[in-house]
Amino acid sequence: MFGVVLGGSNNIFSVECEDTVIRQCSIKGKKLEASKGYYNPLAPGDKVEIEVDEQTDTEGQIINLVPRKNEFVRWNVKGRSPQLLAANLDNICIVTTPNEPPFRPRFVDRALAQAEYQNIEPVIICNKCDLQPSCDEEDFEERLSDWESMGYKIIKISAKNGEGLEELAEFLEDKLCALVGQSGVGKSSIINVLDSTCVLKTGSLSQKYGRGTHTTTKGTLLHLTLNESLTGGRQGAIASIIDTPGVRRFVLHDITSKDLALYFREMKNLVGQCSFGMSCTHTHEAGCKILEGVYSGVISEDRYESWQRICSEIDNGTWDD
Ligand SMILES: Nc1nc2c(ncn2[C@@H]2O[C@H](COP(=O)(O)OP(=O)(O)O)[C@@H](O)[C@H]2O)c(=O)[nH]1
Ligand SMILES: [Mg+2]
Repeated sequence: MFGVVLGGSNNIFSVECEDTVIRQCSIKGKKLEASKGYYNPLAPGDKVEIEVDEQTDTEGQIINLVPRKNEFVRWNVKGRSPQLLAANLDNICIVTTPNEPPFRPRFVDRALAQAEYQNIEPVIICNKCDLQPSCDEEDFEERLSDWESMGYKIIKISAKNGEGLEELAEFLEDKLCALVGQSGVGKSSIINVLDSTCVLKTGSLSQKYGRGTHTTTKGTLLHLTLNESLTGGRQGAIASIIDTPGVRRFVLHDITSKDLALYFREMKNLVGQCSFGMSCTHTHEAGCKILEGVYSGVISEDRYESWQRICSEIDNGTWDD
């Protein structure tokens, strides 16, 4: 019997089987071959083959992992290993906010690079559009329009006042997408307002740090029935969403500083075109196409600075929020 992993801990996973029964499953025998070296062996969205426990019918054992179409991973600093956040996605939804928590464009740039590396089309969901940006309004809008001009879709919403939710519902319909963002940006709130039968726990911002508390500790795949008010009255529209664990930092996995420009969409095609070819460090060389792009305004200074900062984070192994 085949099924999809909805969530679970390292030992027991909820698997939604072909016969629609959700079974609690452990992994049979030794570790799954494809999961060696990972912090967690399976992620929401994984397709697995299970042996149903004949006595209970509500339990089973996972015997195989169906090869993943794609996987979204981050480096787990504490666990010192890559952590699978989700598998088999149509899109990654990077959730950010103008404020509460403060606008963190570098978080978005890192998640964009990881999504590019893993070949999963990212979209940027800017939640809490009812709030004033934590930075200069102009700088905030400029950052968003930079991403947009690179071809990233941006959906501005407010889970609080309902702005933009129809557009979001339309985008998510009939897909499997993962929500990735710092704790407190409103991932669980977004799910609750898309499907009002969902009542996920949402966190209040910690006063002291202006950060969200880690309400969601494990990723979960949810099948949403989109509210009719968001689909022009159509009933039964569905969207599958993975609410990923609250992360404070998004640390890249498996990308070297030398390769990072390949995963910055506006720099990718310039890599290798510099006078010094592949040995160009894009920091000072004459005839560097990336620097020329920055000077001529084709590449935004913010993104170039982000690229520099992330390069040094990779090299030094220290990461900002
Ligand atoms: N002002 C405002 N607050 C929001 C919005 N969406 C969520 N929040 C609040 O932000 C806090 C964190 O939300 P939560 O969904 O738990 O964030 P998560 O950690 O990303 O899942 C909660 O207090 C929500 O009520 C919004 O669009 N506007
Ligand atoms: Mg949450």
